[in-house]
Amino acid sequence: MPGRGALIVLEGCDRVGKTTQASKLLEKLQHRGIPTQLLKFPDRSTSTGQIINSYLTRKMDLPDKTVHLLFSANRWESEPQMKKLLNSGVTLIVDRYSHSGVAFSAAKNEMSIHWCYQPEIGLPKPDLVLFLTLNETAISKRSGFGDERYENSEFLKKVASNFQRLKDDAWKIIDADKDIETLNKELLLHVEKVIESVKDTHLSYFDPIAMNNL
Ligand code: NYM
Ligand code: MG
Repeated sequence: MPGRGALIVLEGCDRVGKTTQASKLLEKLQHRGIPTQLLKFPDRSTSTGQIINSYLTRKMDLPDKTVHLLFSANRWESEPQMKKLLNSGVTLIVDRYSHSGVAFSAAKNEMSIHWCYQPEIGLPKPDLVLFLTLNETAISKRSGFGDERYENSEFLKKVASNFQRLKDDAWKIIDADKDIETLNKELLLHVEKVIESVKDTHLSYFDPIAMNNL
């Protein structure tokens, strides 16, 4: 039995390098013969993803709670496939997941963190969350924001403080202020360790207890 694959999530604020690091991890793991797939949320290619895209690019207005639930539904669309892949031994590298869902929506002050977490209950829980951080100076040196909703420093400060409240034992806080390759090597060490350690364990799920203290 090859055992199950690991669910590995890259999280953090905008422009910290999540997408670059996720695809490099995929490349390296596949090169080592470890079955791996890359997922990204929001997945803008699905039916819910297209509405989310219209919302983010300001082509459509939607009430805050509606958008929140759409982001969650966008993950639930992938859930059957994620479970199938993980249980058949495929490791998943995921670029943003439920933590972005909760941290971004709760930054709007319309919904509590607790409320935002509810629709995530039952989704597969990550074995490892690589939370990339960058200080303000380092971020300001990277290329600028686009024109999507949420892309402003004031809002992202609130998002960053929400992320801090979601941390649990599965999180590794990583200083991303280093060159791409050095950072990727550091992430790979954590990833390989987790792939090995979860092989013979059951997948776990977000549960109501985890959020009792929020
Ligand atoms: N975002 C992402 C949410 O607000 N909720 C979610 O559940 C997820 C997964 O969407 N600013 C936000 C974070 C980003 C925006 O993501 C688009 P990306 O990674 O830029 O495509
Ligand atoms: Mg973006």
